[in-house]
Amino acid sequence: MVNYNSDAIQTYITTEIEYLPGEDKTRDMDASMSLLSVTGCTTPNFIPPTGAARYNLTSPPTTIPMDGYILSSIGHLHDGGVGIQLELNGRLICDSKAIYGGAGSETIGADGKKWATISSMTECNDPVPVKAGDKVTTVAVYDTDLHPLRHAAHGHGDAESMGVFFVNFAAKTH
Ligand SMILES: [Cu+2]
Repeated sequence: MVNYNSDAIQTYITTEIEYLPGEDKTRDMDASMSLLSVTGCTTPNFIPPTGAARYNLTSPPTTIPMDGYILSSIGHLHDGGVGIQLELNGRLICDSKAIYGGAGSETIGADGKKWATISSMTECNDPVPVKAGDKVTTVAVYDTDLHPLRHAAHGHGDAESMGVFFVNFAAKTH
């Protein structure tokens, strides 16, 4: 969460959890959330390349460790990001696009111009079967002409960027 104004504000987070009561091993599979970053296994923050307004950053491939399903996936970018793609063995399986602006996601910048930040990302909710040994890659697409980078606090240049996918994976157990 980023406050683009200098005034402190109080915010609240609410969470809604849907669940099925009980356990049925003939029906249920263990699922967990994984984070795939364009930076690979290092910290997901990166410094944007200098001098390039448009750039793509591609992760090293990650090997799927076991058979299962990618149940859902959603990207996470910082301002400047246009979208992030998830590829399975080189085939596009999710193109998560950044949506800018809207209520609570727009302000007037220090330069007096309108500023719109990323308010949401499109998500993919159709399960994709995967096999052990499959390779997944992420490609973050940035265009800072279209959407300027956020500045670091106190005017110290551009803030760090990110290009990650949150992938909900279920291991195949039956
Ligand atoms: Cu981030």
